[in-house]
Amino acid sequence: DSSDLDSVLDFINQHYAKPNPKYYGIAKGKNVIVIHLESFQQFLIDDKVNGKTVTPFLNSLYHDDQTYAFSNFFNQVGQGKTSDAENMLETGVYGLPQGSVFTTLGSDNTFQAAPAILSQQAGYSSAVFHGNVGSFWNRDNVYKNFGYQNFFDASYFDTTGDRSEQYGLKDKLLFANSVKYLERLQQPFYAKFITVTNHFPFPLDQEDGDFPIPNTADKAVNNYFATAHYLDQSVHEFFNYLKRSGLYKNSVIVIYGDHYGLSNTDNLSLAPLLGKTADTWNDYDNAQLQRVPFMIHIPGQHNGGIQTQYGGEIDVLPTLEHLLGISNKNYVQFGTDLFSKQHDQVVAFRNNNFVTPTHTVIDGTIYNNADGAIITHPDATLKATIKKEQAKVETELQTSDTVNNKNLLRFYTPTGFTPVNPEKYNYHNDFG
Ligand code: GP9
Ligand code: MN
Repeated sequence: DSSDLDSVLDFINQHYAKPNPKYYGIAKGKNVIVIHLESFQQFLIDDKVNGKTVTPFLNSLYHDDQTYAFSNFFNQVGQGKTSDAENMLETGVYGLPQGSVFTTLGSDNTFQAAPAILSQQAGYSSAVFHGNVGSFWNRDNVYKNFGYQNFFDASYFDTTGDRSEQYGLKDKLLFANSVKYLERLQQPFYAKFITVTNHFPFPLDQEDGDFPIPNTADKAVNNYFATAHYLDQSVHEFFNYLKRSGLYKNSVIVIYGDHYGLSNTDNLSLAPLLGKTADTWNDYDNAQLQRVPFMIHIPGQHNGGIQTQYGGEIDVLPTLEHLLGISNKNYVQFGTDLFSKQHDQVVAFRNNNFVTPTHTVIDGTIYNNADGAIITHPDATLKATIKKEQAKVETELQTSDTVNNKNLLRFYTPTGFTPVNPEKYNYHNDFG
């Protein structure tokens, strides 16, 4: 009811972070290409196995001065995994404490999402490319509520035989077979590519690569490096195409890992590969592995570099909107622009745990990020700080849950935004 909406708008207004004039609009009018790296974790960047570099191309992007590369960026997904990441990145609202917001509420809820915002504010066309069936995670319904004009799902590709693996068309084939559609999108476009090959338990056909994998006791850990290497090659091939086609220079390319690939159990076999041992491995170590890449590559602009501010998936939409010169002042988005001087570096995990530049707090236990040690007797100041941060995390997540569970955006239309009419979209007409 309206008092719920008032408390949501109060939180959003108090938490708003103003744009940083140095970055506002620097990518205005450029195509936005979003590359969703399935299950790709930050520790793979610059990693070597048996002396062999796992992801040479993504490493080169990470260190390129045209890239803003975030070294302390965390996934914040719950059980909705990929779909939670999509919801956060494209609406600025969290997923649910249980289940997937796409599946449980996505067909009928009102969303104010990136495809609609970019279309209405800056004339962007939009498309998603994903080699799985469109009904997975209820995407074919959700995307209409997001205002996506096109959704190129498995039905647009030949996914037969060894062209697919587990969740759909192999990544190299997704990129290669999407370009004929991408080239026909009216520019500027907002185009998202959701990869699948690097997905637990990371099977890979012989013909798709021969990366020398480690031989831990955990097959998923071993195979993770082979599928990550394959994904790296896929992105490399796509960049080559973007450069050859001329799209590269007119685009900003956003790359992110959606969530962890290896679970806390797998991490015990991974530990030795990270220079640690299973017997000292703990919750602090598991939390540090929740980092995923987040890179904003702006061809032709050489002011990039590693960004160390702490942030997460909830912060992507406000950051992107400001880079495109779009104000999100009146939108219900829970994150803050990573470049803003008011950016909030308290990163909430879906289970109420959180991480800040100085501490990691897991079920109330405070770890010092400097050395991973538990702070058993925090002084009064630290105790008060952690208490305040924990309260912010819980309020933020509960407020987001209220927006989702009560479908509050039905009752609130930001000035300048026109509610999306999902009936306008049909993803199976022959692409006009
Ligand atoms: C399914 C693919 C994988 O289409 O996006 O989803 P996940 O299992 O990572 O949520
Ligand atoms: Mn995923």
